[in-house]
Amino acid sequence: MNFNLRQLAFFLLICCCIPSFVLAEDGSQLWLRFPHIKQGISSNQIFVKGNSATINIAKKELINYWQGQAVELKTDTSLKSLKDGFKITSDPKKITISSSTEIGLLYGVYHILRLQETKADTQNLNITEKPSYDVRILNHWDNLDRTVERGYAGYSLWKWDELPNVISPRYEAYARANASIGINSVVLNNVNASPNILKKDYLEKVKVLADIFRPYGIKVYLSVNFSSPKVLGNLENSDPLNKSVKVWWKDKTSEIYKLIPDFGGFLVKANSEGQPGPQDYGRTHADGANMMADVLKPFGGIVMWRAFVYNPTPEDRAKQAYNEFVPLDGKFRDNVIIQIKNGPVDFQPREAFSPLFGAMKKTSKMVEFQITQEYLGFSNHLVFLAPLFKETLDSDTYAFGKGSSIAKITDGTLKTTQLSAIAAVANIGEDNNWTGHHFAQANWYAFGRLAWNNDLTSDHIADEWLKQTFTTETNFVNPIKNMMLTSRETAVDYMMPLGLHHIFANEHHYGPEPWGDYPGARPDWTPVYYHKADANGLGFDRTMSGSNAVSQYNSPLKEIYNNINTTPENLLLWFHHVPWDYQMKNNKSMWDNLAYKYDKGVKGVRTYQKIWDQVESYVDKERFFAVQSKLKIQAKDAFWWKDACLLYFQGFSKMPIPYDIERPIHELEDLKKIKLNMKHHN
Ligand code: GCW
Repeated sequence: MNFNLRQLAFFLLICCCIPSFVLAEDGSQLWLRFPHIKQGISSNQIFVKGNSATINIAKKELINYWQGQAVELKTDTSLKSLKDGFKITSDPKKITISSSTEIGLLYGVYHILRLQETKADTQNLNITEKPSYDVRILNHWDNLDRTVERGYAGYSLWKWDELPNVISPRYEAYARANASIGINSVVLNNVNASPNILKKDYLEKVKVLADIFRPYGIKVYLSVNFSSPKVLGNLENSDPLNKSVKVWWKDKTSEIYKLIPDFGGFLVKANSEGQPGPQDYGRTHADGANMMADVLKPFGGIVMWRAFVYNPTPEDRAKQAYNEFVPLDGKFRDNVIIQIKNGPVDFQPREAFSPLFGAMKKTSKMVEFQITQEYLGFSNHLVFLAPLFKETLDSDTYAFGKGSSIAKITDGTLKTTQLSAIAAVANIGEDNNWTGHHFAQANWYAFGRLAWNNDLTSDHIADEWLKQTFTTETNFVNPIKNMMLTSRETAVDYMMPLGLHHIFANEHHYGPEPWGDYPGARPDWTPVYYHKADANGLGFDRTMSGSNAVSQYNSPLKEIYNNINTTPENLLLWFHHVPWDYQMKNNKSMWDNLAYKYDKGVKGVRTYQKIWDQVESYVDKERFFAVQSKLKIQAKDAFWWKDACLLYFQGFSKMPIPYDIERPIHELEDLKKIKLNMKHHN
């Protein structure tokens, strides 16, 4: 930039006198903003052999953004045990990044850039990083018509109509963002899969994406429809034991690998919520998964087979996946991994962890989280999910005695099986800011960072993300970090405290509908099935005298959960039908506690509004107002949740809402009339 003196003086005046002078931003750069950097080091300060696409990306990032010492990138086969991890050492003149793989070098580059942008020390580095999981994968629930199931950030990124010819620049930007946090795998399409994704013309489109993603270390996977042989191949059926069905999958798989030699494999939702599967032919999940595993094996591909299965039987929904899968333990091929949602019901604001993690010791298992906020206020509510992810990963299953956390069971620390992987349903769409809510970017970020290192704390992740995405100013970072770290508990408080679950409005799952009891509907799709409110109390009795779901947990958990006095209070109504006047640890009744929790949730969001307004001077206008508006919606929704649930449950408890909390501002009858016209794509 060339300034004359007057312009320079004016510029300095603006910069010095108005600290809030920040450029408008739309969030499209995510955590990769580098706001103060015009240029990085020059190419002769980078020492590296080779010029593969991956190495060139690493160089480009350094040339554009790295302002520190010279950098040497060294492939070093003695570091094989670190997998795609890396070592970083430094002296004041030079940083050395070594890894046995080129992608490891690129990860190392993103690591030092992150240190620079978070203003961490870059002078005395002695870092060794090894990824916690081999497969760190995003599951897109993107349909071929570009709608996104449970997506709240616009249409799908994948423009199938334009591919393979027109290439959106966002494909590469997406790959780069993922690589910068260590995500190395992507399922492109919805688990409610259209068979068409396996048609030749779609595979050619998929190939183009795979080619763009490859230099960033990202492998492509596909969700497949179990009926594909019948639908696409005109076979008589899709029975996994039918020879011609196997041949069809074998041929299809070779066709895929011809186009995409490093194709990752298949993700399968079978015999679940109306999807076809092996049980349609009297076969088991193992029969189905193994058939696919066998055809993928020669190419190094894997099958991620989902355990999300339940049927409208009298059996407690929370028990069904375990009942179905535990008898199959030991029957799966070694390239099959069972993908299990964190909770046994369905991505609720809080669930007990799925007991399957503590069972099936001879089978590889992976966690499936949901980043998209289907049950957490869509892209309207600010809910930082790292604490939810950590809560699951840190849960002790006692599978091999004390210390058998879900993290250790799935990351290979307690090595019983071959594969290690972790998945989450993406929240990404076509919106400029990718995720709808600016703060929802943090959930994509958090998943990636935890998949890379499941030891990181929520605090650390929030800190990193805030500093890169907004500013390193402590007056901004500290209060906003605190808001993020408490936001998940706040959402639980105003939606479903004390272990309540699935009392959402039907189908779209936005907003409360505890009265939901739809004539003719599947009982397990109605809120009343889950909360079981009556004159005696509230909650689902899963004890030995109830559905006995507690028996699916290893000791001592089954005993702990079976006893109302030892059950953690945040899961009380998950495991027990609790009398309204049951005295809780604080000597107040369950009803009073429920009311105070809802009130606390509302107050939490009201406080977030104040906190956000106070940091206005640190944030560009565009993002400031966008977040401010979303917080208003969240506050209104929190009131709505509180009033709907308390007024409705009061009809059973017949107890007063404690007098020291805000009185309801809605009539229950009015709330019951709310029918949102939200799109739900299945
Ligand atoms: O949470 C439920 C959603 C469905 C989803 C299903 C699943 C993809 O409401 O939209 O379908 O889970 O995970 O398969």
